[in-house]
Amino acid sequence: MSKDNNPNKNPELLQDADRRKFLNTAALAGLAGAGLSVGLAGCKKPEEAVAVKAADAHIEPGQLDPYYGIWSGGHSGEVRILGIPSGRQIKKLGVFVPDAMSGWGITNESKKIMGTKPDGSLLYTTGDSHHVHGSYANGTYDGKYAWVNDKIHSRVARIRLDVMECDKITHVPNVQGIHGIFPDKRDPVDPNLNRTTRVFVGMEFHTPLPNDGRDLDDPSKYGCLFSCIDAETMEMRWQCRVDGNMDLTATSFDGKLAACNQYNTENGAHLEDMMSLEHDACVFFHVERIERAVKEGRFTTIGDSKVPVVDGRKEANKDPRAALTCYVPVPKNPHGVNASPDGKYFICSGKLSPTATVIDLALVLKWYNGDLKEPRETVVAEPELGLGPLHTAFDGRGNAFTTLFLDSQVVKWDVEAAIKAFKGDKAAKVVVDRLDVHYQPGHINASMSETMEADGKWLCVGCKFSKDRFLPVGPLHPENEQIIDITGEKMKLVHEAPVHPEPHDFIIMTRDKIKTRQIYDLDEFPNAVKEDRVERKGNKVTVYMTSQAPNFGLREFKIKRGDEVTLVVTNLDKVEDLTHGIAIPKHDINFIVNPQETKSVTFKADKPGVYWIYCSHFCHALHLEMRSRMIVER
Ligand code: CUK
Ligand code: CUA
Ligand code: CA
Repeated sequence: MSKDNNPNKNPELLQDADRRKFLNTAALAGLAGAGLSVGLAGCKKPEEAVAVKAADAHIEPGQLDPYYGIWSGGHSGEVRILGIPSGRQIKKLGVFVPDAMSGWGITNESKKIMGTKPDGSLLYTTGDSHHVHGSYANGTYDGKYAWVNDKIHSRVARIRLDVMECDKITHVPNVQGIHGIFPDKRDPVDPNLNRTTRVFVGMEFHTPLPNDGRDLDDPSKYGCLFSCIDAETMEMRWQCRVDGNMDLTATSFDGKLAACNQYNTENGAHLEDMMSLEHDACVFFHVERIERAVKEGRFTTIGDSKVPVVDGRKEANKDPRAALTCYVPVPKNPHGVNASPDGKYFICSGKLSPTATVIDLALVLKWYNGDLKEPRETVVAEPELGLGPLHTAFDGRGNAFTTLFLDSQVVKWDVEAAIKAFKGDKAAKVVVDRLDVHYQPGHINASMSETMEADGKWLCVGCKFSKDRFLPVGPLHPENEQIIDITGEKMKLVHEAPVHPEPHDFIIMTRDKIKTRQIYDLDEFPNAVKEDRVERKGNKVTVYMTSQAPNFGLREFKIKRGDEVTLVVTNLDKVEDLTHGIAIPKHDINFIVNPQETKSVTFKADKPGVYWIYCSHFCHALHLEMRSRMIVER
């Protein structure tokens, strides 16, 4: 590529159809760094943008949204609940990071879920939540759970959707940078288990295995593990070692296959090394065979971990009929792998290739039967879509919607037409529509898109840059979630909302899938306070206190300097939304107790004096008066 053809210097070249393949050349290495942001030059001013018809997504005051959206929060470490199509944020869950409003990471109960250091403080106070997916039954959401990964500390969290709180977090061993996550949709063997029983996660960053100081500077010896977690117990089931890295994860509706796209099959440790090959891969896992290998003892373990690790590397899986893994070549540094709602295909976006690769799952199973020569024969289409394709959603009517990061567009395309075109049908009309979005979209999802009930109503696009779309707030702009009506042939942009950086992924489900609880049940908490009192054992003091608007059960209590105090609070109120807050000045304690819920904190009373424990959650006309005195004697 000559200097003048460098899109860094000549951004308008991006519009030139003849040059659109440029990202598919080895010259890409020269673009490393600045190259991936060139598309910003193509941003349009709002007035030139597609006409906005806000009424379409407008939800009248007092009306409920027809859909729940479950959004990840990126390096905020959170998960958020949105109403769709209004885009209104309804709830925020700390999940991987402390959240004083809910007491997440501040109470003994939440700390137990999040994990602590030997001194009782939180193991981590940061998180990086990327991908959220729901639990399945009969090919659609059952509204029971959602799972989300933490890329920075390799954790998987489960959210109970009846209360919309995190109830378990699994620390995945032996891995770094777990990225793609997906629950399975049914058991591969037992036909009675037509529901989620496992959760899979892929490891993005290859490391020495175990990562204990050996092989430090020899990346050829690093490895990556695909992990399987039990959906109910949240315990590790097994891990599978692969060649190359793993990025996103998808699962098939028949439960037989899981897959991860791989952008670094080169095993490169530096950016330019990771882009040296024209093809990377989508690696498929044969779940039933892996579990048979584990059962038959064909596994090893790594370091102190007891989790069985099977060998999914190419060298050990040459015979398709016994193989645990199948590596399907995909151009180039692909990003995203998405399952079509008809259960037939996985689609990998090319990222550095302007294409999407359609892999036929029936052919993957054929390869595992020994009926195909090469894994690449499972590819049934590879349409050219535009620059920087990342993620794909579906409308349930045969259309796919792919984000084009560099082109700042969503492209709607017909999957079966793409398959015909791949077979040589020149008349096949693959691209149906294109829509500019604002700007640089990453994830995309449509209502019910990840289920067999994909309903083709709303498409949400997570735009990574909002630039000129909202009042400026300093150097950092919010992200822009755009909502698109996809009921017609043409996409219609109807709404946008700024969001706190930075959601990565989201799912959208009809609101009838989720049945939330109004209040907790007192019996769910073994430590529920039946009687207000103070109990002392040496210098360990337990304060049992109830709350009922506008009173705390104890008007005051006395403790001594140096005591280790455990405060247990049960909220006796039985009305939904009648939540109380427990805030203790100078003790870094601030948490809420929901109706009929019990929570506790343990702290050291090391400062003599009077401390007003006050209710920090507005609950009653006498909310300000709702106080208790903690008297610490010297
Ligand atoms: S990754 Cu963020 S745009 Cu973590 Cu899902 Cu593709
Ligand atoms: Cu109780 Cu405010
Ligand atoms: Ca690569």
